[in-house]
Amino acid sequence: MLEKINYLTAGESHGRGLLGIIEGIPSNLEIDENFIKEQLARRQKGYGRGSRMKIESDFAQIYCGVRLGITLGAPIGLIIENKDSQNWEEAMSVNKNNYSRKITLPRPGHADLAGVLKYGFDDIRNVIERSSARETAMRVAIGAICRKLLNELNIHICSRVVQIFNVIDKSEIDSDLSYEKINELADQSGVRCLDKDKEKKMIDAISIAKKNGDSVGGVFEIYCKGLPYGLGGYSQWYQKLQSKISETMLSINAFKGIEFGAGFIASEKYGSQIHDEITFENNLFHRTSNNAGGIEGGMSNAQPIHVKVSMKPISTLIKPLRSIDLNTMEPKLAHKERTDSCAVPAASIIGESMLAIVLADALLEKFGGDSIKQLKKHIESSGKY
Ligand code: EPS
Repeated sequence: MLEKINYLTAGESHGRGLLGIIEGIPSNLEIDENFIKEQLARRQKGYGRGSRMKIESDFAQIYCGVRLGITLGAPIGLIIENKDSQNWEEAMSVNKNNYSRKITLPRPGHADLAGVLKYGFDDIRNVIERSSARETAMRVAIGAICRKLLNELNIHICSRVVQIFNVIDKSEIDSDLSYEKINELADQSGVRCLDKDKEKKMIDAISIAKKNGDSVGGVFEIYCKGLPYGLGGYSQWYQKLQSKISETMLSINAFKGIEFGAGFIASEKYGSQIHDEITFENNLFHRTSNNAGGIEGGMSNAQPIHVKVSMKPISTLIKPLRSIDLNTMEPKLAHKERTDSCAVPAASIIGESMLAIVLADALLEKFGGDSIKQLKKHIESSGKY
């Protein structure tokens, strides 16, 4: 549950575009459309993306809430136009017309079946459009504003892909690398993998899936450093930082699992092997490891936040699975249309954006401030440990 930031998105995958509103961002935060554009471009990349990404070059127009390069403390409105909408004018028309093609073959794994039954539709297109991962473009735009707020406070986020299908990159990240450099290296890779050997194997795994009309998922990890102690809380269920992160992260349809720090591996270890020992040097607390992933007792502990998220393979398959025709109730193959064979690299950018939203909210909740200057002052006056 977010406390200070509220955001909403609207828009269909092939409609005119996506709308977003974010409220709760303090005044005087410097932001421009180019900063958001860079993040949107990162989401569009990656080996295994479908041809839609060749049509779009996502750009979020800041419609309101920003003047002369600074936020006004008012709600910020964003618009991303769908370039592809010109190819869908008849099918996506707001006004009634003679368009009659209906989709009646639900795709296993997608929102199709539950969606048509929930809303009483006889055309799955009505479900596909809003449940599509196209919506994540607006999430990244909204996340970019939160990322800018974090960067202003010297808090940085990076990510990389560590698994695609059964290819796992177990390499450690070089501790000398800045987060900026990690993102730069990951962004240069077709699969956002830092290990060249594993990168090639991941690309091969995607190529095989593509050739077979299939899809593959994977795992990415995200880090955030520069956070103070005590974001979140231990007193009530809704205060816990890990719950807030999980809720927001798992609100992306294809994200199915989440781990913090050592995650599931911790369950195979002794407590003495997993808990991060505390030392005190130069008037600051230190830890000898970060198996907790930066969160203890529901609160940030000033160590980097480390989250791993798994993404399932995309549900639209060029070689479809069995389904039922909703017109006749006869067995048939599921609906197929243009799709991605793998979107894990893009997912890691979406994950970064979701984390940015939660952490910006947690900072505003703990420290408050109507302007970015006030927020900074409140953080500075809370002291360093
Ligand atoms: C996406 C846009 C969509 C898909 C993809 C993500 O565009 P289209 O349906 O026109 O090809 O490429 O979404 C899915 C595969 C899905 O199953 O939701 C995007 O902008 O990321």
